[in-house]
Amino acid sequence: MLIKSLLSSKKYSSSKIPIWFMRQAGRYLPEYRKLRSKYSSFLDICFSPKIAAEISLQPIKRFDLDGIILFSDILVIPHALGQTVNFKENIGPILKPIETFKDLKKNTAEEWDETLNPIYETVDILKKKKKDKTLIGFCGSPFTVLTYMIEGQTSKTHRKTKLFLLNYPDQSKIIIKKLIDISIHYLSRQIEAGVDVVQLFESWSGILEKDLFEEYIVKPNRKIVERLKQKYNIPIILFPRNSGIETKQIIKKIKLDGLSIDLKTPNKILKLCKKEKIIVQGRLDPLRLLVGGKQMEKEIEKIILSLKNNRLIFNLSHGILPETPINNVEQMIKKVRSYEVT
Ligand code: 1CP
Repeated sequence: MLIKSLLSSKKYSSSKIPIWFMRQAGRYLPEYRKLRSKYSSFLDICFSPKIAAEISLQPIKRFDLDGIILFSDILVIPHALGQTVNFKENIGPILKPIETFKDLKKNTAEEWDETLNPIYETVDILKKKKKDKTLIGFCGSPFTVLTYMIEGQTSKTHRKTKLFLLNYPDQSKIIIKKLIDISIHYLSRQIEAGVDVVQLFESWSGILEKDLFEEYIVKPNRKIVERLKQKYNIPIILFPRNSGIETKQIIKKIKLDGLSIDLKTPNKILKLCKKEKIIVQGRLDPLRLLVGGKQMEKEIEKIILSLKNNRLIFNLSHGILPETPINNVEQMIKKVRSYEVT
């Protein structure tokens, strides 16, 4: 289990750099598109354990990656809280936006699990099939999930979310508290069902300035990590996308095992990770992977040479793009595996 072992012991257990990539199961794979076309609803797939497990394993069968990420989505959480969530092809998620915390009708773990039980079953299937691979569970971080709950879709400006935080701070804190509670519960159940590592996706942390960042990014993620670490011996990775130098607050205040980095994570942060023995994960631009060829190989070399002493899990800086050619993915993996580390 190269990924789990690196995160736990902070040392490479093999001369190969562990590799997996965000959204590794998805539309760029013909075998995914084939299975996907049989179902109209994306959420139905997330809640069908056998199919979700099969999709989780597709990229492993094809590329022999070191990590299996549970096939699901961060938006199963608003769904479990009682908000209507749909996925429209070529558009993305569509939710009925909430206006107050009272719009969320499901408040107990029993009610949440009526929706989430099939996902624990997917983990159970994967646990039996994973062999020496690291099984990665995940959850969206509270603020990132909140943006979709308030905007009702993916937003470029996040205007509604920011106005909500500023106009209704008490309401915002109540909803964030609920998201912290359900995230702790959901991840605990994933861990009990057999995931080896968990990743928290804070994809929209980059839109908040210092004070709001402290309140809505640092505090909620710290709460979740603290609680999980009290209960389980589990490595935790956080992906605070585009947080720049604010990532320093995260490193200082949250006991992480891994930090998923993006294109612009400052060198200062990378140095701090080294000092604190936090494994870094990243950082190839998905657009470089889309284009492939020499420019991609050169960038992979640069990433590996600059980060191997940091201890690196090779990954992308964000999810793989659906139009990515399979050949480029193969080329990326071959290049990464041509390096030896100690
Ligand atoms: O119909 C389809 O095929 C839907 C495409 C799709 C897929 C394959 C969506 C819709 N979600 C997923 C799977 C998914 N999503 C995984 C599982 C497996 C894997 O990584 O291989 C994971 C971990 C996610 C996480 C996720 N979903 C995030 C966090 C990471 C990130 O990309 O920033 C976010 C923000 C979402 C929301 C989401 N789900 C789907 C879409 C189109 C979106 C919107 C993305 C956006 O707002 O940019």
